[in-house]
Amino acid sequence: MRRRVLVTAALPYANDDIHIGHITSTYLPADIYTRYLRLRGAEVIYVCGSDDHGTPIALAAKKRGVTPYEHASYYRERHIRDFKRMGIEFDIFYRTHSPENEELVRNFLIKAREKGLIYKKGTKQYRCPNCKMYLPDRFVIGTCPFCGAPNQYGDHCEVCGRQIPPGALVNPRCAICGTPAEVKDVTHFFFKLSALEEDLRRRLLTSKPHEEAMNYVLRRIEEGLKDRDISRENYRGFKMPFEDANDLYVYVRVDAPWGYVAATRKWAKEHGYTLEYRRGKDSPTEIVHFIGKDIIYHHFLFRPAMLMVSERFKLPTRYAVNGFLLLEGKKMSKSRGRYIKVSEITERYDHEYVRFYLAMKARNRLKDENRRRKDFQERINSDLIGNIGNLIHRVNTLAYRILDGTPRPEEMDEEDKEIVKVAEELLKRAEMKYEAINIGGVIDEILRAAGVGNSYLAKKEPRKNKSIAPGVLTSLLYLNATIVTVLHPIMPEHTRKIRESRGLKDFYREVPDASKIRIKEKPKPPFKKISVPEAS
Ligand code: B3M
Ligand code: ZN
Repeated sequence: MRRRVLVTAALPYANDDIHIGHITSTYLPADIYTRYLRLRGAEVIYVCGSDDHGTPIALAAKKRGVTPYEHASYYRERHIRDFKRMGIEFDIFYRTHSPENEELVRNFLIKAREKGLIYKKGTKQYRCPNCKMYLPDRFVIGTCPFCGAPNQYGDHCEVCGRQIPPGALVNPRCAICGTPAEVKDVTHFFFKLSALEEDLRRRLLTSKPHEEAMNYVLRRIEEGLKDRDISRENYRGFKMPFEDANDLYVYVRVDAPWGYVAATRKWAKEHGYTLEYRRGKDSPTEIVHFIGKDIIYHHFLFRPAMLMVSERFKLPTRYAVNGFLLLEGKKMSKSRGRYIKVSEITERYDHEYVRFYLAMKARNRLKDENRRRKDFQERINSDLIGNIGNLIHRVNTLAYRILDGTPRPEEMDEEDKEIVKVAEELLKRAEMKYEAINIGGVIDEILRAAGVGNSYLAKKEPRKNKSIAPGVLTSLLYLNATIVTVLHPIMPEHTRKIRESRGLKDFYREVPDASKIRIKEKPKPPFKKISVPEAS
């Protein structure tokens, strides 16, 4: 049966622009992995959409004098524009504020309550008498009751690391207007996550969805999973679907994860499939989630728990999780103006050079990757152009001049055939790295193989030694054909042009046998050096 894969990427919060950190950790590796799977003949779709609910959007909309839906739509359109700028192509980019999502959330909540996994409980909620609104954790600040650290958020102290119980913050005040916040006794709905602890542990230990992240999650389970408050007052989200809901709304962390299923449902409807075809419990589809390491908890615990309760949908098969992209060793921060917008970098440089550079940092590991100033220029000019581009152009030019653009496999000697083996080895190793979703590792393999090719070309000097030229150049044409194929998911446009210039159409099937290559026109260099202004 043809391999069937559903690739999803974390739904970007529709309240601000995408920056290159998001692209590196999540959206670009997912796009590259999707293109790789397609190249291997898999039946794959790449699904995403905007995360439309929650207080930050409601507040920002109020400030702009628009509705939350208009505000979220504005940023959703900018996300779509920026993804396009990076050559990132989804099969559907939907949204959580949608009828499909509302129905999925409703069904989950009703079923969970029927199973006794949702209950009502008294709790405390901060309220601002001036803004006349209840304040979610990120919108109330005060002193940590445990360590006395000032300016901590309502739920968690960043200094001592402890969870702060609702209402326990000392001198709480509204983060919007500074007014001292009231602590109100309210009754909320709680999801009994603690009851699913064993099932979640067993799933992790049996399916091993991500070695490194798993250890972190298993530690959280050891600490004991707390039941989660899943309701909010006067909120931007779906209404709680219960008679006794007293006007409560569904917390965004509940509806957002259903957004993946809602987008898949929408796609399925538009393409004549059932939702079960790709998401059903018994579907053979591999489901791969791409996320940043900041949302491991939601994706490894909270979301699978909800899917288990629904009993209708398949759980994710595996995850690709990346650390953060640091600038000069520091985490990107919007509030501190330390980040690079997609629009900025793609206005200045070829977006596929940016793809190549950022892909080097996407290694499916939690360790943060750093971008030093000038790093981009050095990597592009020395690795992409000085190594890969140089080999492709020199071999194409010599093959065009000496072999009339036509390889002569019959003239390869034993040494030349070793280069063909390097090509075959590259294909195998690159596939392994792609399957491990270690995109940076794929580029390492390409650079290693291209280095071997350049040294062979320098050693054999086919321009001077005409007698051995056909065999040497033919073997290097084979190596280049493989390099260009392996590079294709990362730089689709440039590699397509290179292959067309050699008379080749299809990518995968012809790689081991590049004898069909015909270089009919004087080759042009495949890439151009870049110069980066001093500042960046
Ligand atoms: N929107 C990531 C964030 O913006 C969150 C991901 C949802 S994926 C279901 O915090
Ligand atoms: Zn206030």
